[in-house]
Amino acid sequence: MKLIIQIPCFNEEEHLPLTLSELPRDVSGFDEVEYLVIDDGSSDATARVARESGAHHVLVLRAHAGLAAAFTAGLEECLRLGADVIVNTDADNQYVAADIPRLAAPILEGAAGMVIGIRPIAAIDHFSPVKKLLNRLGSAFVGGMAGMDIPDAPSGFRAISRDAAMRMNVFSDYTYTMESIIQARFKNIKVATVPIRVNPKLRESRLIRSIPSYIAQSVMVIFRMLLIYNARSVFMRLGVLFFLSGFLIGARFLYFFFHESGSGHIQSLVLLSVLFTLGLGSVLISVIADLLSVNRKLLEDIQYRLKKGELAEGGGASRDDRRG
Ligand SMILES: Nc1nc2c(ncn2[C@@H]2O[C@H](COP(=O)(O)OP(=O)(O)O)[C@@H](O)[C@H]2O)c(=O)[nH]1
Ligand SMILES: [Mg+2]
Repeated sequence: MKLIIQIPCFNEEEHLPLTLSELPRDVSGFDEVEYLVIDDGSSDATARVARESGAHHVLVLRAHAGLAAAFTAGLEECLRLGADVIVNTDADNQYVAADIPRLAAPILEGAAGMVIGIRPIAAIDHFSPVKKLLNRLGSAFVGGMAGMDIPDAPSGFRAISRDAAMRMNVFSDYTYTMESIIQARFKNIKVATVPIRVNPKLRESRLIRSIPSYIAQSVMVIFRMLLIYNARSVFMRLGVLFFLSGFLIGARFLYFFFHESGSGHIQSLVLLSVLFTLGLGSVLISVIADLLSVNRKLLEDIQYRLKKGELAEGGGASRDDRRG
């Protein structure tokens, strides 16, 4: 069994040596443990420092692609390198590397395809109250969509099985953390959570530059998740809402029509027809969304089989580790 620990990096030359030095060399249950650093178009010496500090593999993305894309490129590289389990961690040594065996255990036992490391959020002093609140809201949303309790959905400390990694398709460019959990649920990948520890803060977060932009981005992520994974039911509900309002307006019109003069309230009829048209439109969109989701399942199944086939042929064993 082979474990690869991957670290997506953007300009991390300063903290990478410490982070790499704390990674475990042996993890029980694995014959091999290797490290992969993904250098996301850094302008500093991240790639060189990574090699000098003991990273077995360095994947250099020539152009800056963002964390989600770097994470996905890392998963693919780990698969090519023959990983049975992949652990993702941060370059700023936020997560206690000694907890990696705990993170990998549920996968080794066959109890999960993805394991999320849960930080003791309430007890972390350097997280502001707003960051804590947003963490809780985001986790509640993701937990609701995934149908299970996930206390720290934005955690980047996680383990993924080989099979689950082959099935992952992350679309949002801002955060893969929340999206991958929702996706796991839709693909019947079992998700487990384990408590993990954090180290003292080394530097400010690069991902959360300001609270307003973090809120705006999180709202966008949530909207996209609803649209990508739940469009059918979102539009069906919207359609039912439009129809119901139309019926109420219609009932009101009929009441006045029979109990009063028998004329007037034409505006109600106009509103009713608008509401019915919108209702019909929404229901139609929900039907199309349903058809598209069936289509997507088929495509994803083909993609999974293709990946599996390519990897089984030993694809890319002698691949250059640079790509653009
Ligand atoms: N590939 C890539 N990694 C990034 C980017 N921004 C942050 N990271 C990495 O994501 C991890 C977490 O970033 P950090 O700034 O510590 O955010 P925090 O999780 O809010 O503390 C670190 O390993 C960073 O190097 C980016 O634009 N691209
Ligand atoms: Mg950090």
